[in-house]
Amino acid sequence: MRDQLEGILRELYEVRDRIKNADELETFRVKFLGRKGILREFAQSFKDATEEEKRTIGNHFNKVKQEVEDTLADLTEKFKKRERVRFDFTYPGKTPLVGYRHLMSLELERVKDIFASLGFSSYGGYEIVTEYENFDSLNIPKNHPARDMWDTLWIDQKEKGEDQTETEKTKYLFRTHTSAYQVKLLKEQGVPLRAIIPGKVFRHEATDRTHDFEFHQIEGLVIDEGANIAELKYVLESFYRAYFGKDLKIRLRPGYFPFVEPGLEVDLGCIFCKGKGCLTCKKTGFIEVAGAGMVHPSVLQESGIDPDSHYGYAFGLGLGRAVMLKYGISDIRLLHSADFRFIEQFR
Ligand code: FA5
Repeated sequence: MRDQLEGILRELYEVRDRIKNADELETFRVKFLGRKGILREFAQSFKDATEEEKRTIGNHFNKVKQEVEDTLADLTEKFKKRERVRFDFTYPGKTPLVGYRHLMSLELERVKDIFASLGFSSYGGYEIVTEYENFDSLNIPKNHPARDMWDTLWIDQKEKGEDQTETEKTKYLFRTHTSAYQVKLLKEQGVPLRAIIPGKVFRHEATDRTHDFEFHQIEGLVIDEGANIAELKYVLESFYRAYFGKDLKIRLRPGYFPFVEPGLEVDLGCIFCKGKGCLTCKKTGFIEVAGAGMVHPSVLQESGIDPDSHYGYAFGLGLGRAVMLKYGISDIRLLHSADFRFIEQFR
């Protein structure tokens, strides 16, 4: 009988380390402590033992039984704890991080939709352009004072000395305005053309509430029969009315851009001071939102288009300025800051 008890103990040690969950523990309980379990069966046979055997074996049997019960109690507690963690419905859930589109991306889509409704197709352009595209092709030759208006971020290039090929001599820069794509687009698409070129532009300048060093422009370029300054004004006014969702007036005043003649500056009334003058509008009551004008004959010529038979107009809207006015954002630099307190307001 003693050997039998030793066998039961060995079996207990073998089995208990392999129990992995509550179901396996129940099988263990039935096997050792159930009505027809190993210990009950042993106890039955134990009934017929002599008094002497009962004394010596009884003690040993109790120890084995206690060991089985302790194993059962320990493992029951262990699995209960696991269950509690797995099924604690009061435990705060983890909010998954879901991405969303930035305000500027959303506004860009809105702007494209409005211009599509006015018959404009949208073209991407390039952020890195040649000196010719950004300046020369737009009637801004070397040493022309207008180049000073766009403090430029040049791409660093190694000087290769006398043997440089023409291509190697080409200077590249981050485009300072979306106008840089005008001539290339005209060469690619031909006329008539009714296009917008939305995209980022870059300037090497000191920033303030209405000036950033990286901002979005929407270039407009129309070369078509009947394109004239009245239509230009109509298109700009229609765009701003649709964008702001209300009837508003734009102010046009003479402006100088070498690639248009005549040239115009486009202003909207300042919403922050209602035209009284404040820090954002620099006390003028207006915020300049675009440059515009009739395409200069030299730009048409550069694009291979006869300036005697074709007219066109162009404009360059600052998208950030319009977004500021629409949402009451008093500092343009917030638009490309990584400040979540700002960005999250426009989800
Ligand atoms: C130009 O960039 C011309 N290419 C616009 C143009 C296109 C004129 C076609 C005629 C024909 P300007 O530098 O003024 O012009 O910029 C145009 C608009 O971009 C401004 O009216 C303003 O709304 C916005 N803008 C200009 N500089 C900044 C800046 N630093 N930060 C934010 N927005 C700016």
